[in-house]
Amino acid sequence: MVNNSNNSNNSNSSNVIKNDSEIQSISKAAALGDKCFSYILGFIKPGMSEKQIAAEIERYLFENGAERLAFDTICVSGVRSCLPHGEPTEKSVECGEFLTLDFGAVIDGYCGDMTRTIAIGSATSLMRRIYDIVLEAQLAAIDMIKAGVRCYDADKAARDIIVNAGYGDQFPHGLGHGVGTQVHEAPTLNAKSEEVLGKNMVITIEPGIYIPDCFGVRIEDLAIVTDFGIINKVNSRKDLIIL
Ligand SMILES: [Mn+2]
Repeated sequence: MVNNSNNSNNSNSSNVIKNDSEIQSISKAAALGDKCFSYILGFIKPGMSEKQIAAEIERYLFENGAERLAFDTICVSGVRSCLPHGEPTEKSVECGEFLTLDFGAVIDGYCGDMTRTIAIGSATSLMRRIYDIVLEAQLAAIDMIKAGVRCYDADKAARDIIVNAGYGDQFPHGLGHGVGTQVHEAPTLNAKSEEVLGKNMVITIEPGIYIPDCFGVRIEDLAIVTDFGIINKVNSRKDLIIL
């Protein structure tokens, strides 16, 4: 998740259609994200602060080949997980809370970007329900995205599930964005975007539900668009993890 205010029109953005070498670099960045997520699951303990966990994510990324961060790591827990762009604070992560991690490394000049939301210790039935809706929405978009699909239709595939579940107002951002040398490039996947997805575009797929004063859930993968579907470069598990 990154602010929409940044650089879709940035002259440093890469071409919307990525070549093989660009795709290879993005794939490496995504693979490092998977490794980092797996590592951090073994690191997180209740009582650690959001800042402590974010710092460990960043340390791991740098130690394992990141040239820089694609963006400032988002690490938000409990009620703060309802902030799509929340910065990590000294708040400690406690049992019964959601923790959302959104991070990415830059490798060979290209960005990774992934998000997972996990539960600490336990999850209420509402937490499980919201998680399942977001996951179902994300999988619905993944299932239908391929070259030739309009961005607003991709967004709609996920959004319809969230709207029909009664949480449309709690999905305040678009489905995703292009990724390249910048973490936020064309195309834009949202309810208004008439852009058409093309082969070898690299996009995020990241629906979320944020319930004010309660919690939020977002699940984000990074994928290559093909003529037949997508190649998902993020392979971290998406069933609800309860640490
Ligand atoms: Mn993103």
